[in-house]
Amino acid sequence: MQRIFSGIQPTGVPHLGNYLGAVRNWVRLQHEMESIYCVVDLHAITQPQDPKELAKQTRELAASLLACGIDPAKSLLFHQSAVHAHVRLAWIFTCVARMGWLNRMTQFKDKAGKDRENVSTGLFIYPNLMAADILVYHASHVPVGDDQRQHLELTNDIAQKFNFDTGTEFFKPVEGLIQGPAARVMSLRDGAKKMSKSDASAQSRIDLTDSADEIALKIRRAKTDPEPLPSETEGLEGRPEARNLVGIYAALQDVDHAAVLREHGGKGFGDFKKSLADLLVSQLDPIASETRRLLADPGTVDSILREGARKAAAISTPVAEEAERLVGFLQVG
Ligand code: AQP
Repeated sequence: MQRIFSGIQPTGVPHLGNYLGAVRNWVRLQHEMESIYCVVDLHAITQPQDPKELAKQTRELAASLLACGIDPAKSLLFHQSAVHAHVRLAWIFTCVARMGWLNRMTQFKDKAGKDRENVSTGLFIYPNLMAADILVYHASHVPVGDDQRQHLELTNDIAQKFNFDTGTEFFKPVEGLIQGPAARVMSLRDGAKKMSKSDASAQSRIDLTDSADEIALKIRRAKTDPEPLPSETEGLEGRPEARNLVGIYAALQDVDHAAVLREHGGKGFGDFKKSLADLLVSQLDPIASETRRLLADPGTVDSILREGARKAAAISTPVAEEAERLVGFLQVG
């Protein structure tokens, strides 16, 4: 069976990295495989969130996903806290995963930074919950950005150890789908940092709600170097900001870096940035206006989430129950 699961945190407005690295692939894949997409609010509270904002951001993110093309007639869309099976399996996985495995997770190191003693324990065990999100649906494929590669490997380690501990083959290996020239979109201000919702600088990212003027301004101000664009991909070596803008352009046009450089090689960044901004506006503006339209009717968005959660619970609850039985919890009917 082929089934997709993927999630996104309601930690702010989704950005171009989320879109090109993940959500755009979700939209395509929903036509090929059974697809389950989740707004992962349980993950969001691993870092401080304003309670008044979290619910609002959850609904807004769901609207944004629908505006990007997630079709509730083809995919399940729901928010994670509404389906308790995730947490039931996550607790078991927290007792399966080893400290040494989690200590190696680079995302924890990045997010905890120097404040390691003060971050929540939830941030540390985040990958256990992510493994549960995926495996509680027996998903076979997980379309994500490149930053999630290590968490997917951990998911398979947890699945394998659970099977070993219980003497079963209950969980099958999952395969990441990490695709395209924009699997890791970088900050517009620093080509060494990934574009992120929580970056303090709004200039570092293109939000999916940005107006045409904001997009054009952010691209105009994006950090570059003084050289013109190279004609071949080798010329992007050591030029992370140039590589990033070319990768974004390539992803938007569904071509590779080489094709973009064949067309734009030799041009200065002024011209290239103008073409890039036009391309971005033509693809993102319809998403922003559809998001606004959907949010004018929050009841419809909520009912899509409610129905998605009902169907997601019907798939995941029996899997969590079976995992509980396999680890030896008393079943009293
Ligand atoms: N810069 C990126 N390039 C490509 N893909 C990306 N993704 C995130 N950033 C990029 C992919 O988007 C999906 C949802 O990510 P998430 O919101 O669950 O968490 P994240 O990876 O932590 O994203 P952010 O924007 O950096 O959020 P904050 O700042 O809150 O931590 C995932 O598939 C991810 O790979």
